[in-house]
Amino acid sequence: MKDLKNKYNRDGFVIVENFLSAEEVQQILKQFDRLIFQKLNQKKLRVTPDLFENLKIQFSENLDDYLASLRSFSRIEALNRILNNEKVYEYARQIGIEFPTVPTSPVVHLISDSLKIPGGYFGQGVHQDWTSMQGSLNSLGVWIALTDVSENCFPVEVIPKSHLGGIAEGEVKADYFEINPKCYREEDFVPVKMKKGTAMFFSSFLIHRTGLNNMKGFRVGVSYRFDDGAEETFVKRGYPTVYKRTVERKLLETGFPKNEQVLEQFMEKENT
Ligand SMILES: O=C(O)CCC(=O)C(=O)O
Ligand SMILES: [Fe+2]
Repeated sequence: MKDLKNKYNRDGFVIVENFLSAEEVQQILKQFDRLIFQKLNQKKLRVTPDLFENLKIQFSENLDDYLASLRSFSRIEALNRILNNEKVYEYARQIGIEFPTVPTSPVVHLISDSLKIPGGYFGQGVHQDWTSMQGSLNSLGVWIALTDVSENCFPVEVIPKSHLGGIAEGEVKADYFEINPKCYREEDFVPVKMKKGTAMFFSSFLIHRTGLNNMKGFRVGVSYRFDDGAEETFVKRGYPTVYKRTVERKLLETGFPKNEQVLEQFMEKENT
């Protein structure tokens, strides 16, 4: 296991195959699919046994529903269960995080050339995660493949050893901090091929992006982030994070819920 840490220190990332079992991955995809097909059923639209097909149906029939489903993906139980699983902390510890803390919830990364929203989010440009964390100096992310990710299917592309250069210069864009092209060479990017269930642990200083050049297919992954509650500068700086929680206090829909709808939740449903 010392190997794992040495490799991580040297390259800024390590790959762990079979981090999730086929059943665990299946469970997650099933829960994603449920969020989609329940809505398709409600709207009396066609439903198939395949998540990708169902996503395409919802995408073409009702973009608002599609976006709402996608936003809810990261809240499913099967994804959050990974955060209650000793395995992820074991690896984080082996890589050097003494006292793991979790600054944010999971993020789902789903991308396909047939699910491209005009003018919408489509992969991440060149960045480091540090600027969207700013917690402990040894903070890291783990990106887990939920489908096979080949080099032609939107792999995460990394620049090995780039973490050793610290913060790269860049500029704040709408949804990320884009690194200035003079800080890296295009030919240094390496696509990370992953079988489903494989995990990549990577330093928040590793330069990476979504591979977007000539890509085809459908891939989905999930990422988690960890700080180290014991890292000296983090303790000194008062455990900071750039994440903020905001809550809408107004009712989203006037007149909802009606009293009888609330009451119904507490009534025994009659068998039909
Ligand atoms: O999924 C991707 O392509 C980008 C992921 C990423 O930047 C991250 O997890 O930090
Ligand atoms: Fe990232």
